[in-house]
Amino acid sequence: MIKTVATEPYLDQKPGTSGLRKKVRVFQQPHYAENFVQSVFDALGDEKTGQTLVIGGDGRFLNREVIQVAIRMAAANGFARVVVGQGGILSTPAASNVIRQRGALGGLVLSASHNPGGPDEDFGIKYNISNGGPAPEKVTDAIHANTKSISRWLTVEADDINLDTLGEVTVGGMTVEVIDSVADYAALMESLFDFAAIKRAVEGGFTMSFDAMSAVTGPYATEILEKRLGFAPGTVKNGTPLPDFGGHHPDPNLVHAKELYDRMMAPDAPDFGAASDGDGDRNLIIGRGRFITPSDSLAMLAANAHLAPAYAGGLKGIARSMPTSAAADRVAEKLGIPAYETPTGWKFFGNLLDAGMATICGEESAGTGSDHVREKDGLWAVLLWLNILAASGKSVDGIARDHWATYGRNYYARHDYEGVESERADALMADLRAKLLTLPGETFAGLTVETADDFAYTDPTDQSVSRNQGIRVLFQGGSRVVFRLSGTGTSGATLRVYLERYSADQLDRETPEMLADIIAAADEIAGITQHTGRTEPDVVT
Ligand code: G16
Repeated sequence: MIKTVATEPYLDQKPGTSGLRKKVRVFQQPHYAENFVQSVFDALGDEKTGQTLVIGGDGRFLNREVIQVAIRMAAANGFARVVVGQGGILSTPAASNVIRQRGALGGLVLSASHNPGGPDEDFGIKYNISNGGPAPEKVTDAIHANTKSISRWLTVEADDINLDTLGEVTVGGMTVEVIDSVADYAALMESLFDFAAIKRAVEGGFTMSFDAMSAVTGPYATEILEKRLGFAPGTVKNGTPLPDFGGHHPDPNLVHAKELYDRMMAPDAPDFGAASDGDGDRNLIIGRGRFITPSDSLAMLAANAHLAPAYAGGLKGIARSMPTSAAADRVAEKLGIPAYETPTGWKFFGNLLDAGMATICGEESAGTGSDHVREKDGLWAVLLWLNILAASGKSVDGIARDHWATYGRNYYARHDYEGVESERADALMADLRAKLLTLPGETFAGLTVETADDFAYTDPTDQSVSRNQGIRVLFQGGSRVVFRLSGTGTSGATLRVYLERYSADQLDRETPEMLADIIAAADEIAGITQHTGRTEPDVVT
């Protein structure tokens, strides 16, 4: 029996975001998660009748409860089948894969990504479409519009299902299938990479350390790295997903994965170190004594991808988000393939991948992926690195040095100012926009501005235009600073300042030293201290 529950529109979802990300306490309000799930289902119209929906999450606090609610709502809304990961677990890239393999209409991925979890932290729900990727703007706009006018949500009277037992059960006439969270994904990885070569390297003494950050990649990494590739037990650290990620911030950067970083800089470090985030789509790559920036990782993976079976035939194109360094563009140029510059957010890559225009994509925020799914994929990046290291016999440092010697080096850093009052952050951006036209020709900290603009993107596949995607200031000589506000925070505003300097011949300098002038110029141009009251960024990555 379908039950109609009256509700009121009270979600304050940021327009243009591909999901809803809020504090757990906000999600725990009556009808809150239900309002969003119903808004998604309503946006799908009649299309959903008789279709399959995939549901899974990163195991954070509230994951299981919201999955049970969503299963009952899916039954009431006409879906024929729900496929759910065992224990409610599916990493974001694994969910993308299941959606594609099962021919599902879409999927609900329950995660707040790299944000902390627990009763006082964050929760989130995002909707992915049938290609396995984040919903595009026309779908998220429809969802957002529904959240503003919703008056009822639909459910069926049914008990919670047992999420831990594999197999099929029926809920309100709909079939629910609980699947192994890891199996399909592990098989996909095995089809892309030369597992035998990596295994031989491991047998030959190659070692690694993987920090799963008590988040979703633990079971995936244990199965693939330890069981299938033969790395020693204990290679995967923090391998059990915990509802609060063990109190840690599951963001694989140098601040939150400091323990791994310190280990990799020690004289007895393993050959390779890596980490992934809350929902498994981001990655951190560190060789013994050598951290690889995500922008460099994208370029190095693209330059060496032909060493892995899946990419031996070459790449169709390389796409990067605008704030990501231009290192990947140089690789595309040398390979004679197109380079695309998109706004921040993985959804913009989906169209390029679907159209067969790009094969590898990446963002400076530690997301890298390819056309094997429609999400960024943390373990995929780790395995491509392992394949390249095994096939070339080089170290991470060796790959990096060879790469810079060929292409030059893009020194790069991102400065985040977190929890800034929204009005102050908005004022900073408004002031910047107001003076864009006057910047060219002006000199700041010894650097002369060549061009300045507010990045707009025309999607080459459907000509849709996305405006106001971040302020770009390019200096003479090729250095650059980009200013944008985060779209994923849950309290206050986060100002991100992206700093980049290219050098063809200075390949072994320290990044802070190389970026010092650009950092000073960025503050002069945007008045960061004056607007935010901060003299230092909270996080430097
Ligand atoms: C941040 C990153 C983006 C990334 C987004 C979503 O967005 O800067 O590059 O696409 O998170 O990442 P995830 O899927 O891991 O949540 P923002 O708007 O906070 O800069």
